[in-house]
Amino acid sequence: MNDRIPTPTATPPDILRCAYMDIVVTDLAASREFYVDILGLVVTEESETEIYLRPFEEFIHHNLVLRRGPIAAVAALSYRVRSPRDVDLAEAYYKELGCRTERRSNGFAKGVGDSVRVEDPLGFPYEFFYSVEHVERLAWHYELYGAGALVRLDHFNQVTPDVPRGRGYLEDLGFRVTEDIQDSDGVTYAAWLRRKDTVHDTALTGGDGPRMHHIAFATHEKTNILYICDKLGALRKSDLIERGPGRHGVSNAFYLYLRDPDGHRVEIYTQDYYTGDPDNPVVTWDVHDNQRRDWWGNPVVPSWYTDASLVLDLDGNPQPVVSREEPSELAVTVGADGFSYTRLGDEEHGFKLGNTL
Ligand code: XXG
Ligand code: FE2
Repeated sequence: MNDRIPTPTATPPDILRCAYMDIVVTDLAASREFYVDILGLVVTEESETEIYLRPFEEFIHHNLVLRRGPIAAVAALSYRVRSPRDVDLAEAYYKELGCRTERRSNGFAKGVGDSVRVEDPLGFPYEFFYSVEHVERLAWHYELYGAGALVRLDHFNQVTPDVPRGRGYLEDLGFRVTEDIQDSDGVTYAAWLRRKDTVHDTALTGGDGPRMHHIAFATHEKTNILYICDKLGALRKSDLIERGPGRHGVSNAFYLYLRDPDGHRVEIYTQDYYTGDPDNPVVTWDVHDNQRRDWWGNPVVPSWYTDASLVLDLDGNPQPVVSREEPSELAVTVGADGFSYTRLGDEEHGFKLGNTL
């Protein structure tokens, strides 16, 4: 693999941030219980077939659409761009890449205006829009906050077989890499990419894809995340917790991963670091570093590496999933290869990594 996606001559759109995910769920009532009753997302608008949700600090119409449908999947990963003209730029950019595009002046989701959806070169349904309905930013409405209040959409995470290929394409589109995971043979296992001044707006996780790995919402504090764990325990729903709580190595954020009733993964995330300077240093982690994904050294459960949601093409059909050919991180970390370490130099079998990673 590693064939590079050609860089278009067209100017890329100026992307502001990840803005919303449009997901298909098979039981809207069960999803409503998870996202509204348990996680406390605010309902902007709802019908028999769709629910539009936002966290407390958001002022645009929604950050998540739950859409009732026959198969659990992801219909769009949507980004807000800086101006109406950037929607034109996005359309021209993807047309030059030879991708299928669809433009709708009234948007694909309620509250959103002129938008373009594309089947991107990695097979993901990406969307770009500027025009959007403003709703009340509930940031000051502490009377509405629960102890686990979700305040912002933080990022998406996508599974793709060839991470360097995806990274090159997203860098051309204007994303900057903040962190990655590699080995000393030059295999890249994952990369984190940003537009806003946080560690990421999206990340690429190496694996069979295209699939959606997770959507992440931010809380203000670590204690908010601990409350969500306590609440799930009290509701006898601890089986919704897949991984964590813990501290990531990558991003330095505090985290928790949940699975919704359809198995879509949701991360609750807080307190990563500022990345907005043009010379923000890239952090590269060695895949054998036991603290890269959990700073406390807790193992990552296998399902976190293997499971992910299907993504849809513009006709609403699932995109075929292509296997990853390069080594999988699951095999490295769970396969007990004997080459992992907590203190570099202490590894068993005398294996020593170069200082470049
Ligand atoms: O947001 C993230 C993640 O992509 O979900 C995973 C930040 C860090 C990590 S990792 O598991 O690599 O620490
Ligand atoms: Fe994440």
